[in-house]
Amino acid sequence: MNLDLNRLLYDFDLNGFFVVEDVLGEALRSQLTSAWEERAPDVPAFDICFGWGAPWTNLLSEGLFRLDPVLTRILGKCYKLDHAFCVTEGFYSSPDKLHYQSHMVDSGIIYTVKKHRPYTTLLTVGFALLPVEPMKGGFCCVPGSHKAEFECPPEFYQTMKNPHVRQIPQKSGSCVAFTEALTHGTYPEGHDVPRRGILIRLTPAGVQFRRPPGQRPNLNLPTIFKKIAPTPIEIDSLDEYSKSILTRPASMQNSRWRTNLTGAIPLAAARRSPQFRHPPIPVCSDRDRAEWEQYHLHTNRTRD
Ligand SMILES: O=C(O)CCC(=O)C(=O)O
Ligand SMILES: [Fe+2]
Repeated sequence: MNLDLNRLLYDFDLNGFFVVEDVLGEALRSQLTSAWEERAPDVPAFDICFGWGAPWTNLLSEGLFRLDPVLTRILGKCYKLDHAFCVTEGFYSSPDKLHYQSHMVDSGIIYTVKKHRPYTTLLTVGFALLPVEPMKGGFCCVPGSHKAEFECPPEFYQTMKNPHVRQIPQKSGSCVAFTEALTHGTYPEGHDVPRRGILIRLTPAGVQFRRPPGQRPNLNLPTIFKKIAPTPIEIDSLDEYSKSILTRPASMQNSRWRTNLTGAIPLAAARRSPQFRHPPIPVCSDRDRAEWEQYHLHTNRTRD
């Protein structure tokens, strides 16, 4: 694995994404593949609960951890894991369309550069357990669009017949890390080949993307996602790195534990913590629901 920071940061700022090869070793890939088949053999996508233990936790301690030097340069030292999920060839992030663009302040999705550092509020690290061949499914984007200063014309949200779109092939074990401020999506051709992608979403300290199930119904869980009963995490079984990215508070000021990981930390246990101050629990409003429908990318559409 080559973690040339200057090169990765240059790529990230220029294109909105970077690729690192050989992050997940063969043994870990094969453990994850077996665990995946056992857990959810027939669904296009499902959320990962880190209470399932190894190898899911090894994905963090032996996989994501290897990217820590570049992740801290983009997300700061206190970055957190917001949520993570698995996708197959049946998954579409948005049907036949790309989504998102630069400066989505209302959705909390921002990319900027200050004092020679790139910042983003939501970074996705997409690991490939199986290779993604050229022009066969996987991640695609409009490179550089995370910095666009003009509204994206509707025709450039098309995935096909869009001269700006680039599909990103991946070797197995590699990752493509991208800011969600990039106009991006799932490449719609080549879904006849299997895909085994793991998408981990990270935020800097103080930012939370998925709303915690403790606060309101988790509408961010699309219906194609298999609903799997959460398993509480044995916090003490985690290594320091995994523990820190899974349990860091969304706000350093008023809560000790985050509660937005499905089953990560039972709310009651979190409430017993002396520093814990939870805001009143809002009920999901129609406005929230409409907002979700408008902005959230995942749909329940699967390929015929
Ligand atoms: O890799 C893909 O299919 C697209 C994923 C995506 O849109 C995302 O993670 O935000
Ligand atoms: Fe996306």
